[in-house]
Amino acid sequence: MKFSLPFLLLVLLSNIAFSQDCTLEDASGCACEDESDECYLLPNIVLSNDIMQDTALRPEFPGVLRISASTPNIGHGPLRVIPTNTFICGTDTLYTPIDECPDGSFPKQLIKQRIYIKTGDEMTYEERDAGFMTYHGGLDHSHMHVDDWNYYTMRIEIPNEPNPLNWPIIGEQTKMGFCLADIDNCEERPGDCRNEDGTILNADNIPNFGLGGGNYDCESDNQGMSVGYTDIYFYNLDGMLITLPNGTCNGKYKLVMEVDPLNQILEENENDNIQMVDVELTKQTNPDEFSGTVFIAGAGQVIGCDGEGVDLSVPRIGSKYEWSNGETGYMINVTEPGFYNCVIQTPCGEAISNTILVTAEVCETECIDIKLGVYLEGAYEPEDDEMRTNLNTDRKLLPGQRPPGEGEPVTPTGQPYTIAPWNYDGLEGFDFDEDTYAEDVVDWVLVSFRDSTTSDTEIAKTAALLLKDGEVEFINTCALPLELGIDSVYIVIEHRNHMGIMSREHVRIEGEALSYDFRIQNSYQGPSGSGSGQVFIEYENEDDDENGEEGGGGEEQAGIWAMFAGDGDQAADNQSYEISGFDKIIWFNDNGKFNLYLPSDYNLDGDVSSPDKIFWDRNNGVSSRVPK
Ligand SMILES: [Ca+2]
Ligand SMILES: [Ca+2]
Ligand SMILES: [Ca+2]
Ligand SMILES: [Ca+2]
Ligand SMILES: [Zn+2]
Repeated sequence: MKFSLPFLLLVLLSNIAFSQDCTLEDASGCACEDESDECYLLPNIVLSNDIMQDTALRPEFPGVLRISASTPNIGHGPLRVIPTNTFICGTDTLYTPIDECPDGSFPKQLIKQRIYIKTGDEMTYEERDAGFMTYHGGLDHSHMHVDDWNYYTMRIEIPNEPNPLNWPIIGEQTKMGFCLADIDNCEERPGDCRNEDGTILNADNIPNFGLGGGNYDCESDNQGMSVGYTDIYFYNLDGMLITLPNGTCNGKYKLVMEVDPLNQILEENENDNIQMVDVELTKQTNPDEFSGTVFIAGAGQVIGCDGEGVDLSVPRIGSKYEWSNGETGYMINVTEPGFYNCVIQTPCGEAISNTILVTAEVCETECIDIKLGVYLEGAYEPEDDEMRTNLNTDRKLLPGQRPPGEGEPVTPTGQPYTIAPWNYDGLEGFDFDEDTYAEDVVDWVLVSFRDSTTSDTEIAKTAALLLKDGEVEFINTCALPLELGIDSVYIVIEHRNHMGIMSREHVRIEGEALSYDFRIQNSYQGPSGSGSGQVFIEYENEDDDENGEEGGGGEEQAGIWAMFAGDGDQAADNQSYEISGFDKIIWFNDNGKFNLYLPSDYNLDGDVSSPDKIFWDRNNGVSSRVPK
């Protein structure tokens, strides 16, 4: 068909007459999302799933997956960010332009989002705070980045969890800033821009296409994204990657990207900002080469006195992390000294970490000065008025010591109350060896302090050394810090094969000192006084010898008090401590074993033999009222 010239002219003229402009100066031709005549022309930022799908744009290497991201604006208005004169250095805010913070770092510069408003033909705008931009150096960038523009993670999909942001993360999460620019547009890159249904968007079906001008660039005062334009950062740019730790298992993961993760930009649709694709890793660890061993990062650190603790981490390669202290993150903060390890569930199977020791500085706290005296029956020798030290001095059987003779095993190191029923995991003595113990050390005792008589009121507990004269030597010299503000306590002393004891009364702390002597008085016998506290052992001094041990009628007995020997099985003691048939069984089973650190060695001479049974025979039926 042929048109006549006048007809064509008419068509052209009418087009010109009816086409209205949609620019930042003239809103007459701009469409509102709700098709009204007055509206905020908001941007809507999305992520291109097509680019994420493209394996050529996300090459994998051992230890790293490089990634590309395109963030089109498919809303009705441009995204425009305007720098302000508000700068942040650390916690300080400055209101004059600076290039550098006093400490040499780059300042954060507050930015505003400019939102255009159509009121009929008229275009105006409002501005609102929209986060920060920061200078990024390097050959790839050297410009201001809008902070936290994108968030990239590799994740293990959890089928029952609809929100991918709750899935476990593999490797290092990446928060990437962009300079916001009109790098390309939806017309030139079909597929980069799609709506939620997957429909390809271009100049024909994006209302207000080009609004903003299509000329935003990386200059800090000209950043933005016009309608229908996209900003693209390709995989070769610095920062466009996810680091995959050693031990990451080959296999299927989800690459999850989120644009505007902190929701600093106001958009038409805030719910279309996440995209994800399947990624099959092939250049990491093969399942059949997986060692199952990982190493804790952060070993060798010492907990300081600032209360901040130290951070430990294992490679982020799993869906589940179980630390020995019950924590469940791949990175944990540790404020207690002790041994730590972690078990990881990975797609290749279970991985177990090495075990590391975290120690703590001795911090200057003001502490209560504690002086305690106590004897152990069986070890106490009346003729010398002191306890034997055989376990330590000639047998070398205390924890950490090696008995003389070839091939004798070292007694496991550390205070002996880590096992049931005490389950006390203190580190006292963990670094002791045969030379650490002074000559007058008898054995370890477990000392605790209670606010009331019952164990649920326990304030503090510590393992300590018992010396032959009955004095207790504390390894932890700050068992009771002054800052606890305690004015009196019940004192409990336990021994691994002697019946535990408690002070008869609430002992007052006076002049920042706590002092109690179990040697010169009987211990707690319960509210009705019916329990066995300690055994009374008479002195055997030479003057009395000829008169016999009973002493003269009516004379005051002279002697010392000691913890009852023979309670080698305390796991069987429920309410309180008692010496019963269970304590005979363990002696019976061990009888004839020599040179060992055993609970059945009731007289602490290093052998399990008939002299030990004498104490059991004598004390069988003795029971305490100290609540366990
Ligand atoms: Ca959006
Ligand atoms: Ca947003
Ligand atoms: Ca017992
Ligand atoms: Ca013995
Ligand atoms: Zn950049």
